[in-house]
Amino acid sequence: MTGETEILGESLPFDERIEIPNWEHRKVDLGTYRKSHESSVKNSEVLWETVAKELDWQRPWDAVLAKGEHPHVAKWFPGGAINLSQLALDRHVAGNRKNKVALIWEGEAMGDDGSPKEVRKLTYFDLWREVNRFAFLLKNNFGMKKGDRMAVYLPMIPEAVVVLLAAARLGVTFTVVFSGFSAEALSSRINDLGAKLLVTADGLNRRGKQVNLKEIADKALEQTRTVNQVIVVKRTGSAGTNMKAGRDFWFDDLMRGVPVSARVEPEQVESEHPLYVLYTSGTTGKPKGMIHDNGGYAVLLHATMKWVFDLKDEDIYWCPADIGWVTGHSYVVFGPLIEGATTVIYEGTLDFPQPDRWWQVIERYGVSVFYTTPTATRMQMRFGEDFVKKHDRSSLRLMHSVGEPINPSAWRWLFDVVGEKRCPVGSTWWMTETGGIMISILPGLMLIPMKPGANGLPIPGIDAEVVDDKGDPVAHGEKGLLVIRNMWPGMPGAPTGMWGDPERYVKQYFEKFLPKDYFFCGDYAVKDNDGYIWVAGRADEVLKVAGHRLGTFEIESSIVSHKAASEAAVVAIPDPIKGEVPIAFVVLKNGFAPSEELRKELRHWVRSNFSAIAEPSQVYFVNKLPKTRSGKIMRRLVKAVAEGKPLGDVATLEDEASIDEVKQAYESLTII
Ligand code: 6R9
Repeated sequence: MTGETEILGESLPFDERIEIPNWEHRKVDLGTYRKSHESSVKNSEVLWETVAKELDWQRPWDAVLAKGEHPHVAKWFPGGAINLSQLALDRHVAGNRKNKVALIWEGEAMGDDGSPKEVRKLTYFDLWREVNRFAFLLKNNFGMKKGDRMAVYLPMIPEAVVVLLAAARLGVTFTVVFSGFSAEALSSRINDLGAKLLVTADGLNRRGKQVNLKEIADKALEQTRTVNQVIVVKRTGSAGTNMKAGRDFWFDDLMRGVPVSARVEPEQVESEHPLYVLYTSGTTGKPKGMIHDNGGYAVLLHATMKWVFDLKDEDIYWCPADIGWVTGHSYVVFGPLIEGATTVIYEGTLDFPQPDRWWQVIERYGVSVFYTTPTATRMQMRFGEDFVKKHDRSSLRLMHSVGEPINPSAWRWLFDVVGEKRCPVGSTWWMTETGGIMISILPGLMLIPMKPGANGLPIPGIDAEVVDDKGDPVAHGEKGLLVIRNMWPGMPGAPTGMWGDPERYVKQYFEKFLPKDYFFCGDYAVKDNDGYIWVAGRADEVLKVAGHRLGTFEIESSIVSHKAASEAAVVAIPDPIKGEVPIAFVVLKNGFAPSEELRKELRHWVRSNFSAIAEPSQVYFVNKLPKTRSGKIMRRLVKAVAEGKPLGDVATLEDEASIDEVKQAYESLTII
């Protein structure tokens, strides 16, 4: 595997090294880092045990690591008990962070005076009290107990944090469904997990408009068998919210009935007990419910908050990710609160009402540690420097990016323009499955020179490598597949790694390299001469649209659920802002003719029946799709046509004319 070592058409500056003078205290040379990393991998259990000892456990562990009942599903710190709500709240409330601000929340709406209409600040004590009250409700009024499951379908409001921490307090396993997903996505996740209760909101604010979330939730509930209780947070107060008697309850009404003094002791939660299940897109089939435990997960979050974010008590930390994605779980809710940080949550979009909204937020609260994304950065670059420069960013001291590869020019913009060459800038590589950051520069531990667009070296204890199809390391500078060769705390947990499907878990992540026990990440990467890893994109049919993870299969399923569509092939093409965007090639059913109207209708269909972020940027009509003789759609060929690249191996292609169809359809629209 060689070639194509670029990100969004920009070649990778393997030999560029950028250092900053004000971080001398953390600077190490590469040799020192590599040596220490090598020994951390050799003794990784010692390392993780040392980190674990920095947390408060309810009961100490019997062993650091044990194999679970299923191959490749590890149990971290078995025998130990730990409660993440206690860790994120009680120990701060008992100590000197009781009156420290835990959450600064800003609503989207802006007043005429140029300040936000709604700001809420909750101290650790406030948050602890609210979490206790909500846990009290869940336990006493709704009968929720350890081992039960619940679903959360909420926008970015403080109640979302309260709900997650209350679930963690009781040992109730939760799944968060992104509030931009449709009823279908919500119901399938509820059903897969067997959730008994749903927490949602009447609506959400987006760009000054309101989306009626409860209506979508109601549609989902028609397709579910397990949920018989729904708690609804009033966010938009929109008239006419349909509340089903005996099933639906207003959050506020319920909470009014709970005294402020209500307390629920944190449940004893076994280290390997599932904290949450987060559904993420794979290459085929329904989304995979990745399980994350309590103990190992907390250890990885604690380590990475320190090493990667260098978090200090005086920091104001902001990660604008949505709680519907893993970044929201790990680095908006649990990570920062376990550390006792002050964390900012902003409800809306980055350019509402003006393109400088994010810089305002940074200025208003004096954000010092900022965790952003490449897509957001590229959008800001397009708006122009003036929007940034008119706001005070002197509080910023450290930035990282996540979600997709960062092209070198976007990295430089963050470093030069936003951080004025003062702040380390990283691109942290990880995924839903890993639970936390795996490859990154470590300003909080040992800082090596930065390279624009690189992820850096694996963090301590993580044995990541770039390998060929057989699992052997590729030569430096060559493209290969990213694997993790050892186990890590925070990895998919007991009992089955993937909820209800241990076979699929093993097949998806380990089968490719067996008998080697390598975790196959699904990404292409390059390792340079210095050992830096540059993840360049997915090697499978997973899309990252503006950093959001989607499967081609999910979008295709949505298209063919339209009455006019018979078959669809979705592929991703590069996009200068969003990284990549989906396009769809569609075969129509008999009786339907291609038209501009239908094109629009299909795009709109995906938008409303799956998610706005999944809307194909273009729909092409074809009479047939390229398939193998056994009938599998050859998306690889469709993608090659769309990108104007050589087709590669076509030996298994059944009908060459199908390629001409795709070419013609693509060119006829693209030329216009
Ligand atoms: C955290 C998150 C995972 C996929 C992953 C990779 C891409 C994430 C990246 C990155 C290059 C980075 N990815 N961070 N690629 N550089 N810093 O995004 O999880 O939604 O599961 O997506 O995102 O392709 O495999 P998730």
